[in-house]
Amino acid sequence: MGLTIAQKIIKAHLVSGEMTVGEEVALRIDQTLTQDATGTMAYLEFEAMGIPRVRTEKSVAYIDHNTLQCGFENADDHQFIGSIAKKHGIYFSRPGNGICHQVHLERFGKPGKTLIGSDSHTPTGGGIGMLAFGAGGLDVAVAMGGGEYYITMPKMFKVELKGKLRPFVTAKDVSLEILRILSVKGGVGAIIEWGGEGIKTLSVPERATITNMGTELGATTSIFPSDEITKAFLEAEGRGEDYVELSSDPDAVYDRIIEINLSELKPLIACPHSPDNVVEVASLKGTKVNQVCIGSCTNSSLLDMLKVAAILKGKTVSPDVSLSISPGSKQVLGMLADSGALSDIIASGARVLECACGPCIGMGFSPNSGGVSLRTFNRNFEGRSGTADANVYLCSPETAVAAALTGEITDPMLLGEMPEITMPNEFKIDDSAVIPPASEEEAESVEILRGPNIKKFPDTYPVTDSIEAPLLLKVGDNITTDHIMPAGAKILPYRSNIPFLSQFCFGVCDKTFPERALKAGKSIIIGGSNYGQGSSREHAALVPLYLGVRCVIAKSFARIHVANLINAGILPLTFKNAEDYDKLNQEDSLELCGIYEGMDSGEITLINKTTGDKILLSCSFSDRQKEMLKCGGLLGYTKAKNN
Ligand code: MIC
Ligand code: SF4
Repeated sequence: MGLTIAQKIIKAHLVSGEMTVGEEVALRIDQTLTQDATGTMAYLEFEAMGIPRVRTEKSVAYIDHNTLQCGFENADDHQFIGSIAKKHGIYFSRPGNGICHQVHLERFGKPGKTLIGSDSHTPTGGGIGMLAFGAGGLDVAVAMGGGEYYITMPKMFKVELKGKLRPFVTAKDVSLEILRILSVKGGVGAIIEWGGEGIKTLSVPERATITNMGTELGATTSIFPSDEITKAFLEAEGRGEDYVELSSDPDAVYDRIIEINLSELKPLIACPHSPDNVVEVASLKGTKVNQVCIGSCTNSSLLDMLKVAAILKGKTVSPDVSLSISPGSKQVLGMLADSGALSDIIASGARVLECACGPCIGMGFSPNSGGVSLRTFNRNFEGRSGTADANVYLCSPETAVAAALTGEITDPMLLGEMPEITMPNEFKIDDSAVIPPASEEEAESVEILRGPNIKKFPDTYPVTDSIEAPLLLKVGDNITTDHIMPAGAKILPYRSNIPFLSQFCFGVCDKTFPERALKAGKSIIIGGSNYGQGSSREHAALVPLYLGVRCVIAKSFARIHVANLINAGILPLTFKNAEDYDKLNQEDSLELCGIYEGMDSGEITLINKTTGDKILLSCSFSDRQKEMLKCGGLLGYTKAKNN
């Protein structure tokens, strides 16, 4: 039987396990990336492992999230990461060099290689044929030390593209269309491969927009073949030697095939507050807009920016709209400047921000109260923009510019003729903002710079055979990590200070939770389906751990979050019958007994001591995961293994 592209890369990197759907497989990891908001913790964890030098082919530490320095905290963390990188063999991409995924695609990604990153949008690398996964910081730390990365062997989905996009319809609309079809849960447990004759009309940055947003489907990752288009991109980056051809076998078998005809697509937009709440742009015609933000790892490539500049050229932004533009990298910004396109952007009245995540993670540029903000980003979860009652919509750069010019949601197809864009054959290559690590000899004398904001890793607790604890929080479906552990300019600087962060845990759902949890000492959380969707932040597990959460019971979990819970030593269980969710109420007193036996049999009984109900719960842990839970998480497990 033939293999898909992903199966071929998995096979070439398989350390242990059977490539059977649902089985745990261990993969050798060639490259890692971190960003600063998750990186500080990941490097503290790497240090705790006591490995002097990374054992990957390439590891890169990016600074792109916490770039608003309103106090010493972020600058201290940048210094800490810079010094750790220098000492342990990691390349350091300085603040201002760009968003990790954009820069990694430009300068480091290689087709056929495996990459894990402490950021959920690491699958952007699938745009050049990498098998790239978002992961928790601890998993990245282990991979940097040469350890394997474990995934549950996914199903294979294929999206067959036909036809060609019309002017003003873009790769972002393809991402929104697949979200409309599959929803934010539709990709769970699957790798999505893109194929069909239509992919030949998509450049690498367009493919990367699509693999980037595969994360919003809950997919394990997404990937495109590596072909002559990939080759041209790598050559333009002066990295032609990194090219290898990659395609699926003609008789490869897919669990599901979805067809999209590019020629029939229309401009789409995701309405508040979920990326799959997708409608046609034309259906919202006339909705007043207060703010437009262009950028993020989804839509900040040179191609996106040149299109934006060309549409803005000679025009002025509506007086009712504030427009921000954040180019994805120093390379993109430099080329915009050299080509004169930056002048067109500036002349239009846009506010040019630095090459970083910025507004996407609430690092400034929060909308006005109740404001409508159109963003070319990938997430519009409630409160994420920094304004609790803002209404955030997700769209393409073309749709965003149309709104910025007219002051209302406008179908970009009505803008007239799309100006012709010519992409350069060679990109501007300047890696001076990437600091290489010290040599092995020099590394010993490198001093680690640790600011006062860096606090210790929370205490962990081995999972015991029984747990008795109150149900302190009951939440609904699709709870995101932004609900569990919000981000934003005010909170993000404390990612290395778990006690401080804990005050904001579940702030969007119930502000009283942290205080109640600390008081109770031990607690259980009940969630609906797709609990923990969204980001890779392990803080959404470490902070509940600090607050005493010992078990989360949900209808289903998102992939990275459930791994983070296990890594933190928190027991994740699912309802055998989803209706039993209704038999539990906040403040009920709960008991789980015979956990060890249940972890083997796959069934654990929950006793609701308040109502007397007995509820059957399910689990399917690998032997490694069971051991990890009994050791209080991955750090304890790694230490136990090394002794
Ligand atoms: C996000 O887009 O939510 C983030 C911020 O990039 C996160 C990582 C984090 O929380 O630091 C992600 O996507 O993993
Ligand atoms: Fe940064 Fe936003 Fe991309 Fe996350 S989704 S990496 S915050 S640009």
